[in-house]
Amino acid sequence: MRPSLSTLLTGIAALAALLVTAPTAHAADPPLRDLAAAKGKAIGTAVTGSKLTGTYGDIAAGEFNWLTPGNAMKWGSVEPTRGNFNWTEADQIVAFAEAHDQDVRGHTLVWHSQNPSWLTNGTWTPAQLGTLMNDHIALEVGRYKGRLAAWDVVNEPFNEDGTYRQTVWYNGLGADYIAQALTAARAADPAARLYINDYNVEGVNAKSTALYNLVRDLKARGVPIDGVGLQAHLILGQVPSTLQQNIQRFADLGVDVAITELDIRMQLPSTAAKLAQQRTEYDAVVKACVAVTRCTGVTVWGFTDSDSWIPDTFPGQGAATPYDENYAPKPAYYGIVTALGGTVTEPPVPAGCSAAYSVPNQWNTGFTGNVTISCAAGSSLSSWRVTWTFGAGQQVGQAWNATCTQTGAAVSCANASWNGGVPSGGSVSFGFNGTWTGSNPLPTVTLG
Ligand code: 9MR
Repeated sequence: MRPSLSTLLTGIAALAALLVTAPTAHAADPPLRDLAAAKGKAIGTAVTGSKLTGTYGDIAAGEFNWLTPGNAMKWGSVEPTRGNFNWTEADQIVAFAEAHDQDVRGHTLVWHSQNPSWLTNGTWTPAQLGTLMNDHIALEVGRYKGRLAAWDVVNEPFNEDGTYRQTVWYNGLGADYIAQALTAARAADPAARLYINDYNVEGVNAKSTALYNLVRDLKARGVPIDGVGLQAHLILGQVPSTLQQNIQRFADLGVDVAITELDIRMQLPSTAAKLAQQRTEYDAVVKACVAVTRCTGVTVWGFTDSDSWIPDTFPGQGAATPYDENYAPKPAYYGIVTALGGTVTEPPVPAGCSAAYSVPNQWNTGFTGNVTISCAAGSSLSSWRVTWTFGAGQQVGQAWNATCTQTGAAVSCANASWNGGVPSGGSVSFGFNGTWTGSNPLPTVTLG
C-alpha cells in the first residue's frame, strides 16, 4: 500500500507551494500527509464516521492520507442480526476518504471480538463456521472491491506466549482458518493488500516471533499474505528498543509492515514532562517506520484524546493521541512532524536564558551529570527542554528534577511538573546518572 506516484507528486508540489506562501498559524504547515508523502510513507488515523464534520473532519482530511474505520467495518457493526446489514458508517467513511484522496485500511474481518451475538452464541459445525467466515469475507471485501487499499483480514490471532488464541475460529477450524481467510479475501478483491494485525508484537518477543513464523510459513505455502500490522498500543516509557529491528525482520520476509493503531498512553494527569517524553516516543516510533523501506506507514488509533479508547479501557490513563480533546496539536504531533522530516518552529528561547552541562562526579563506567538552566535579569521561562547529542558509549540513566529520554545518541530532558519556571535572574538544575565507555566528553547542550 505505497502512496501512488501522483500522491507523491502532489505532496512534493504542496511542499514547494508552501515555500512561497506565508506560513499559517495552524499546526499543518505543511500537513502530516504531505510530509509523509514526500517520504514515500502514509500517515493515517482511525476515525468514527459520525464525527467526520467540523474541526474533526477538517483534521482527519487535512492531516492524514490513510483512514481506518475504528469500529464501522467489524462484523458486529455490519451484520448485527443475521442477514440484516448496516453499511451506513462504513460506506460513509469510504466515501469521505475518496473525496479527500485518502486510502482506507479495512478493519477487520476475522477476529474474536466485536462479533455479533448471533454468531458467538450459535452452535456451529466446522463446515458451517467455514462457510460463515468465507461468506462474510466474500460479502464485505466484495462490497468495497477495488476501493480499499488494504484489509486487516485476521486480527489478534496470538496469545502473549506465541500460542494460538482459542477463538471461535481456531477452535472450529484449527490454525488453518488464517490461510482460508486470506485466500477468501484475495479472491474477493485481488487488489487489496492483505494483512494480519496484532498487538504486543512491536518488539522482538515470543508473540512477534510466532507471528513471524506464521508469515514465513504462509509465504512458503503460497498463501496470499501481503503485510503485517503492528498495532502499537504503547505505554509511555515502554517503546520496545527492538521496534525497528522487528519491522526489518518482517520486511525481510518479503511482506509490507504497517504500524496500524499507534497510541502512547500515560497515567493522568498529563504533565509537560510526560507530554515532552511522549513527543520523543512518537518521533521514535514513526522514525522506525521511516527507516525501513517496506514499512508503508503509521496509523494513529484516533487522532484526538476525545476519540480514544484508552480512558474507557484503562481508567486513570489517557492523553495517548497527538491532539488534545479540543483538537489542539500536542507535543506528540510535533514528534510525528520531525520523524517525517518536517521542521518545528519552537517558541523562541529568550536570549538571556541558557543551559550549562557539567559532570560533578565520574568513575570507571559511570558518572553524574548536572544541567543548570539560568536566566539573566529581564528574561524568564515557563517551561524548558534541554537537548544534546552524546558520543559513542555515553548513555543517560535515571534523572531527577527532569524527565530524560535517549533515542540513539540524542538526549532530550524536559522540566518536571514543579520546575518549569525559571525566574528572571534565577536558575534551576537537574541531574542524572549516566554510563560511559571510551571517553566521556562534555556535549554541547541546546535550550529549547
Ligand atoms: O477503538 C475501538 C473501540 O472503540 C472499541 O470499543 C474496542 C472494542 O474492543 O475496539 C477498539 O479498537 C481495537 C481494534 O479494533 C483492534 N485492536 C485493539 C483496539 C483497541 O481495543
